[in-house]
Amino acid sequence: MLIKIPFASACKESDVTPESIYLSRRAVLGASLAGFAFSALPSWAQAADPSRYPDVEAGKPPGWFSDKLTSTKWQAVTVQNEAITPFKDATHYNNFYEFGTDKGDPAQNAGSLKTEPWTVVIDGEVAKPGRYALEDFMKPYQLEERIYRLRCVEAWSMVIPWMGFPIAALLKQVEPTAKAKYIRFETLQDPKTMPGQRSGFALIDWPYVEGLRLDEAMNPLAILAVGMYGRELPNQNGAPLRLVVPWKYGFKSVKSIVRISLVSEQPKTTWQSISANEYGFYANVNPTVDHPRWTQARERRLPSGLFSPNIRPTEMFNGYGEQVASLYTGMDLRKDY
Ligand SMILES: Nc1nc2c(c(=O)[nH]1)N[C@H]1C(S)=C(S)[C@@H](COP(=O)(O)O)O[C@H]1N2
Ligand SMILES: [Mo]
Repeated sequence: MLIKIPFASACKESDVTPESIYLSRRAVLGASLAGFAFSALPSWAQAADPSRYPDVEAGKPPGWFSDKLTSTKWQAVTVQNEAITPFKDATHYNNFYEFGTDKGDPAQNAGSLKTEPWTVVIDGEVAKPGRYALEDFMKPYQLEERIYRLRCVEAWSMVIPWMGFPIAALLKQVEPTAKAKYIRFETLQDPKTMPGQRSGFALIDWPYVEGLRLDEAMNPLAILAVGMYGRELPNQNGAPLRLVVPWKYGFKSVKSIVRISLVSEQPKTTWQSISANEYGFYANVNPTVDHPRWTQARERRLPSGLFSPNIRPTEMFNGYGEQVASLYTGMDLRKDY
């Protein structure tokens, strides 16, 4: 069934999916939201409008990705009345230190990243470990489009339409053992194609590592992404497989993943290792806990310029408290930042 969705370039998220469209979609499809925690999301759109993101540079999608587009569930909206960040900003203002530390470096340098073939290893505390070619790894999963805020710890933010699948679906496949308490993600280490790994920027002990508590990973908002703006991930955004956890600072959302391990101990993560008093393991977006060197009460929503800085207040859990706050009941988020 084809459902018309207005252009995202119309800017206002409210224009992209006005209430009337949610309502008519619901009426037409009668779709239910079984298992979903999105309060503002009555249903999925069932078909893509190819012109939905008209400013998007065409990619070179691998066959398995194109095959999945027909069954993709489009447009789970978790963000109301906020513009989707233009593709140009989302792909030219990046943090991906493997390709340099300036915001423009990843777009400039990540062309050298070879995403085909790509191998993903699943190991540790699982009943079904394995080593997969990416196209085989992806076989069990239906893609879903998720429009999420992304809040970097540096106090800038974007709204990005990702395409991926819940980590919970992966965990169902690999069957964590009773000893599994955390999930650890590792980025590719390949100094030949990643100039940042051979440069003098020695603060990072490569590979880049991130992790989640198992119950955090099970939350339906936590996804592994393979696409954005209706196409495969550009290299600079972490192709071909990355984590997206929208209620946490951006550095948790590790890019270009080659290894996923279920572990019993809290993993040692990259930014925590660099500066534990500035970057915690939890890294939940929290306007009341400042970074030692700057406030986290506000953020700069891209695009942002000298004359229109586009400053907005930062929301607790990046606005996803309703879905995730219960994960932290009884914890002191000042201590476990
Ligand atoms: N491997 C790896 N993953 C990474 C980073 C990185 O330097 N290396 N930077 C992180 C940071 S700080 C942010 S804010 C997001 C940025 O994602 P984006 O460039 O797709 O917006 O990626 C995160 N994932
Ligand atoms: Mo970040």
